[in-house]
Amino acid sequence: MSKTNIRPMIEVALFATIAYILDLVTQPMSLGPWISLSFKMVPIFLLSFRWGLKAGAMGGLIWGLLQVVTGQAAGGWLTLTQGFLEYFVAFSLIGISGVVKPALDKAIKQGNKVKSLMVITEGILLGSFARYLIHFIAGVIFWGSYAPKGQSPYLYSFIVNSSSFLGETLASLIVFFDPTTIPRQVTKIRKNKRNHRTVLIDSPMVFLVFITYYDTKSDG
Ligand code: 218
Repeated sequence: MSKTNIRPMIEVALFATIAYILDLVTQPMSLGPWISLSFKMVPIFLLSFRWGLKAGAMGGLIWGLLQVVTGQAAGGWLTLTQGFLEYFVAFSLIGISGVVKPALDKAIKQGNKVKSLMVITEGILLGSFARYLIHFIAGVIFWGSYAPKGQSPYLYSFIVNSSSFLGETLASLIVFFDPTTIPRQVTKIRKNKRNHRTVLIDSPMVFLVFITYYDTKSDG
């Protein structure tokens, strides 16, 4: 195998672990009773945007696997089929965000900030939606009995999952829209003719945003 394939593999392992640790030690930042920002999908989007669909899907799969083997998934695991769907299929599907990589590379190379952010938004919406579609379906089939008396499983699953979907999607968009990250990097790359891949990683702000907005779970 050529040397160039090793880097994405290492990044997949690293970013999946970062997603797992973020989920473990942090709690969502509440914006009110209905929506809480949660940044933990960002590492998987970084993989998708840097290396494409397959790397994103592998990262998502490993993140799901880590939750299962460490027991973190225990509260969300009802049956084998449900667990497989929600931890392996759903998390792998975040990688669909990587379909925008060719368009993103092009936009970045052209120095087109607006286009870069539009393409990133499309990727984030696609990946989040694909993941949460599975949670919604699983919610109807497997979690329906937890619905309040008289509420349909469809409505119950929609309410529960749409609120998490919004919190995770919005948080991811906020990180990528941070003016000190993507827009600044697009300019830098254009000027210095650097490798376009640095755009999505060469910024400590991305990680700073995680740290600043999170409390440790043990505090709460
Ligand atoms: C209505 C309902 N309740 C719970 C779940 C399970 N669920 C939802 C979202 C995300 C995850 C993975 C861990 O973050 C799980 C297990 C559901 N699908 N529907």
